[in-house]
Amino acid sequence: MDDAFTARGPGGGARRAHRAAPIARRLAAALGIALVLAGNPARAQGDLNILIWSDYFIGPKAVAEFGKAEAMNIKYGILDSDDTLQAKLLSGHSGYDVVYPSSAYISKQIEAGVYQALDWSRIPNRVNLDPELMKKIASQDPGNRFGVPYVWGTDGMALNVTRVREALGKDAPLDGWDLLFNPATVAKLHKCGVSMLDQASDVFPHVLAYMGRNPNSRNPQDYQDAYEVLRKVRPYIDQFSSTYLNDMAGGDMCIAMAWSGDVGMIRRRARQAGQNFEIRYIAPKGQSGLWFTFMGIPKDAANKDNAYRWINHMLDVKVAADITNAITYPTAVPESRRFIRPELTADPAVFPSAEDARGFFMMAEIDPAIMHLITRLWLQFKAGS
Ligand code: N2P
Repeated sequence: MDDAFTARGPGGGARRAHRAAPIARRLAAALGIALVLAGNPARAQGDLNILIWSDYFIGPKAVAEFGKAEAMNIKYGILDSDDTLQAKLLSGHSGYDVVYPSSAYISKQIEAGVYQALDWSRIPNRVNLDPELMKKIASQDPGNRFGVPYVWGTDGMALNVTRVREALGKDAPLDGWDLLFNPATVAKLHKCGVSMLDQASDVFPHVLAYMGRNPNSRNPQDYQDAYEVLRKVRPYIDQFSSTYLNDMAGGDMCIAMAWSGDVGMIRRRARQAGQNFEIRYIAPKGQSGLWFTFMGIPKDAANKDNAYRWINHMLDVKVAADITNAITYPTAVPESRRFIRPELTADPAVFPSAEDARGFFMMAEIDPAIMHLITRLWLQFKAGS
């Protein structure tokens, strides 16, 4: 990803929830054109439609190499919630060839029959996948039949330590969900900007963990209680956004509920924009959820051959390293580590220590009745009622 496209321009001070979207579209358009021009018509032809999370833009080299080898016309759609993806998939004609669902959602989607069973023989780079990790994700995708792991990460907070210290005092502890879920604290941070992920299925499990409850609870009362906690902080939340990177990098927000790898990108963009504040990722001990992003081929995909080529390319050792170097999330290709920038392999936000990793809880699939409930509570919460 060329961060020149995404770094904040001067003077854009207003708080806006979805500032990244048009920029991402521009970037996608730029990449799309480059790919078509660079393509070699002797190879695969036709289209490839990808629906990918904002800021999951594959590394620049990864895309360019693919473009050189293949003559596909690649188009990207930008995703900022699993619920949107799910609605598209369940419609039966998503229009996409490769999609990027999160682990907590994939098993229900598999049950609903939205994915093509994978023909692993068409993914020769499968040998590069981490066998331990494949075992772990088989709890969501039994037998690894439908999903290819892309990257993984955790839920936590991105902090502008410089601003947060100004708001809370220099000795305030910066290690727990109090920063986002304790009204006394959030009220103070409101002055410098508080951002929350715009996805109920990320927020509720972490409020439950903060309350000392089971983050994957199936008890409706737990969610009602979590809603009461959220209601108290509602007045201090300045935006709901899953594309908050530039808001943090530009200094409009001083705290964001965030996905781990995004923080590396925020730091880089802040630096490029000449900001001198310290950006830190906090995953509260024992209260931070782990997730995987998969690549799946919808059953109705029109360009399955190209989908396989794309997925296979993503699992190349050097391409996987390029992805981590660009988007600061680890992939499922362990060998790629050799080619990853040392400051990233040394960064516990990107590569948590074994001890930290043991403390993460797996974000489990959410039961449909609970999903229904939290969707309703979430709308109430956002509306401030
Ligand atoms: C990165 C999106 C991560 C998705 N911007 C987390 N489930």
